[in-house]
Amino acid sequence: MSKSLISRRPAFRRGATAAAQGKAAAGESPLHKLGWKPFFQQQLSLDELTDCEPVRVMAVHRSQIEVSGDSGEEPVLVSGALFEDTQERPTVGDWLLLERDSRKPVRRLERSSLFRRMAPGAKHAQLIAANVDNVLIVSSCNHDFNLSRIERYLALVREAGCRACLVVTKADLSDDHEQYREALAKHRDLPLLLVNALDPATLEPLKEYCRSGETLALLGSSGVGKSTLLNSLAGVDLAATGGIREDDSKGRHTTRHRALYAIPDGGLLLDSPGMRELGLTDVSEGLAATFSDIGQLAEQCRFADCAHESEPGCAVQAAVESGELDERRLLNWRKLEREITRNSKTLAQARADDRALGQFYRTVLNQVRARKGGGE
Ligand SMILES: Nc1nc2c(ncn2[C@@H]2O[C@H](COP(=O)(O)OP(=O)(O)OP(=O)(O)O)[C@@H](O)[C@H]2O)c(=O)[nH]1
Ligand SMILES: [Mg+2]
Ligand SMILES: [Zn+2]
Repeated sequence: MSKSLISRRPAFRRGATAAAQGKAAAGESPLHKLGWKPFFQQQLSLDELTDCEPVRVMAVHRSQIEVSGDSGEEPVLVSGALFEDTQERPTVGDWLLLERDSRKPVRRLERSSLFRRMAPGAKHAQLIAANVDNVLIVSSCNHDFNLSRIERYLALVREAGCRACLVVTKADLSDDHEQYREALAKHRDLPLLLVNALDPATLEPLKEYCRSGETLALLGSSGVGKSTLLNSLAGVDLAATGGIREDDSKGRHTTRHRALYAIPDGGLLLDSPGMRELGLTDVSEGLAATFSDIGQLAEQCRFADCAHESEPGCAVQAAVESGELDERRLLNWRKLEREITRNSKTLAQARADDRALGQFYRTVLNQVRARKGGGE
């Protein structure tokens, strides 16, 4: 488990391109297999086209990152301005430009999507992954299944504009599949798939989410079977898996690092450690999309500024009373709205503090320079 991630990843070295390994389909370059798209291509200047090489960040470690590109996989040292800012520094899934000869990173390309979360007690958001196309929200047929947590994940995924599917694993261990289908009945825009993650035959419908050149992220708590899904979809054991606690179905945090894995004949899969908490930050639109039914009801409230508590003519409360709207859902929507407001304020304050500190450093530096200049 403590073994370095690099040693666990399949051999995929610089100079040994995917094409050389016989994996790229005819006419498909290794870069396209890695998710290279016109959105990234058009960000390159003419000089960069000749002097630089784009590479995808496959894994991030403390002092180095693993990248993959036309020349295969290679490590890049984490140093320099590109890595200083916690929000700007490369995360898994990012595209970087490397100087062709020195192999030094020049800059990070603009992201097509970004997942980040507020870790408990933190002042800055933690980056989870960039440039993701599709997401499997993973839960299991046991104590882990929790609609409010699924709605939380969904807000993040909708904000990023990704296509999502809810995968409920361990269907082989449950006799009552109907309860999961019923729970999701009102989420018509979220496809549901009950699977045995150990049985590739039940995973066939998931292949459309990880076609060649697409990036699929697996998100969910520890022990739900994310790494098991990865291994079954890949057809080879790429990541370690571990047992769960019998009494409360909690996992043992087997996966320690986020990493992208290339699937033979498919796209890229992001396996990540199970998250204890996924604090939401700037995902107001994603939240509105996740709770669009409440938004539509709210339009029918008598007062435009109705808080849906005890106001007369409240269509939201009326829907709760008639059983059309689950009260749990209303409470979760309120909770997540408050959380987004609170975390956005914390982030804005942290940004202001960072700016003030940056300004202070610059002033001190200028004074030191001026003093040195004066003494010469
Ligand atoms: N019977 C059954 N067991 C499963 C299924 N999916 C996963 N498991 C088992 O559940 C345990 C946890 O699976 P992992 O794949 O390690 O879970 P994970 O989500 O990657 O967990 P972390 O890495 O800790 O975040 C392993 O013992 C798997 O064999 C399933 O659909 N059916
Ligand atoms: Mg895992
Ligand atoms: Zn109302």
